Amino acid sequence: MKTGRIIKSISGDYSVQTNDGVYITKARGLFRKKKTSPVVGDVVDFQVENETGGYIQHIHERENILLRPPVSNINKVIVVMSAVEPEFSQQLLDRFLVVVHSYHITPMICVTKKDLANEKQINDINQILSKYEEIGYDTLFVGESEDLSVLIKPLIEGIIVLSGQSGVGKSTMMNRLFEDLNIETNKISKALNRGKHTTRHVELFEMEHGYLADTPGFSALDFSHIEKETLTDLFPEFANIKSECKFRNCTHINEPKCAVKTLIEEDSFYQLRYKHYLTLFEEIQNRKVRY
Ligand SMILES: Nc1nc2c(ncn2[C@@H]2O[C@H](COP(=O)(O)OP(=O)(O)OP(=O)(O)O)[C@@H](O)[C@H]2O)c(=O)[nH]1
Ligand SMILES: [Mg+2]
Ligand SMILES: [Zn+2]
Repeated sequence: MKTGRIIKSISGDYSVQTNDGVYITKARGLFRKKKTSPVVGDVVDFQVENETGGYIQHIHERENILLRPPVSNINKVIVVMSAVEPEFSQQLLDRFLVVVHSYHITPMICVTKKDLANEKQINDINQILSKYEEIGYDTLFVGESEDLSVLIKPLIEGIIVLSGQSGVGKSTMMNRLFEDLNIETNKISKALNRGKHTTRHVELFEMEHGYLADTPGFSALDFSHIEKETLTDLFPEFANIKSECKFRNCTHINEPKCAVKTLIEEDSFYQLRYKHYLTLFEEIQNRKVRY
């Protein structure tokens, strides 16, 4: 028996990295019966069948699991958004942050394509990012001329996942960080017109003492596991002052003496965050999630 980490999964073949190299393994029917299957990020025990292959016998307990795409044992998700092409959307960013928080994973924000943005767009995004920093998020704003490895390498600890809309530049970041990687990237116009994602599978790449993972762009953000009562906890600045609301289970909507409503009174950034909170609250209430 050997133990290793699944770094890639393609049509039933799980690449498992061990101390003495990568084995291509398969999962037997045993997992189908248990209604679970191995995912990238899992630490697994497998029976060696030959020099390069084997059968997975056991999945070690997961610290967390992100669905769509499935990756487990994540330390941090870098939510990648582009400044332009596709245009920066604070609403989409807030949705991503909420989803990542809901899996008890720490998100950070990386905005790309700075080189394509004009001065006003750069100023606006810098201003927005400084507000997210105020809440406690780490942020990056990069373009073609920034040295990515200087910025990203210090962040690597455990499994770090790049996540975000199709076309924002996740695979481009990977290619710049890893020499000779050459992951397929796409012209944004083509990617969007065909409504197709360039990256189709998740893969972990070793970096420093951990891994960086490229993922396919999300086509849908799943909220089905989030309850409206706990949504407020997924907005850290609201969660922090919740205890100051008059009502213990305040949803910050119709209740009097609400600390969140006081917070947003004079600040347009928090008003926008609150607006996105309300939109999500309603969506959860109606459970018709679509994006
Ligand atoms: N000018 C400029 N172009 C960029 C930058 N980052 C990415 N691009 C371009 O944006 C397009 C899409 O990039 P990808 O790396 O394929 O995007 P992705 O996020 O991996 O997309 P999916 O795999 O579909 O999820 C490519 O044509 C890249 O060359 C950047 O910082 N500046
Ligand atoms: Mg990609
Ligand atoms: Zn309140």
